[in-house]
Amino acid sequence: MLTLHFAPNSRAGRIVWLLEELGLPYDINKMAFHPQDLKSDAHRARHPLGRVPVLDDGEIRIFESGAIVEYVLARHKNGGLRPGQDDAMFPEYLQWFHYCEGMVMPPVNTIVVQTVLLPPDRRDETALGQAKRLLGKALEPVNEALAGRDYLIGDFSAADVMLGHACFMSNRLGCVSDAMPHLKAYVERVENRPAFKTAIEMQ
Ligand SMILES: N[C@@H](CCC(=O)N[C@@H](CS)C(=O)NCC(=O)O)C(=O)O
Repeated sequence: MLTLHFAPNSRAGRIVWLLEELGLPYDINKMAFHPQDLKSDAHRARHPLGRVPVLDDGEIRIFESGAIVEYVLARHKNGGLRPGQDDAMFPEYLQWFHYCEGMVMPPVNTIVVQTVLLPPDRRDETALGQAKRLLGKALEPVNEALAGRDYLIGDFSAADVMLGHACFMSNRLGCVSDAMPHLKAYVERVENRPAFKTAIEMQ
């Protein structure tokens, strides 16, 4: 049985979304998004930095959301939601899958730290402004790629589970402007998927 170690409003939602899209059974260990749970000895034993998501599959334990997505597709769904390596869309699939943690999430992290996590007296307006500009630039190519497409590679794929979730977070932070109409429509499409709703509503 798969067990997902989860906290609300986090990247752990990507894994709930994926498991729901695939119709795979799983258990969930719900923690609070709070140091008391995430930095506890019990959770640090699962993830050295005390972060989520972490997935257990029997004796196997794995962290890093992208690695977990790839692991689930490889071991549990025989490559579902992923084009084969000879498919013409495979390179773009890989590109957008990894663009999520590589290019979009670093400025998203800074924005969350500078607007939510730090107490007001420790926030840095310069760092916040720079992260917002960086995120805007990182989202432009995603907006362009989505022109004439419903999802990142046309059909819905695990690249959407990764980058679509990051776009949803960017939009929630007010960083998807009306100048990115394809991206706006994409976020709406993602939000309307029942499996995504289940993931986001999980607390
Ligand atoms: N690159 C990692 C990032 C993991 C991560 O930073 N998770 C955040 C939640 S979105 C977390 O657990 N933060 C808690 C903390 O920093 O204390 C992944 O994709 O899994």
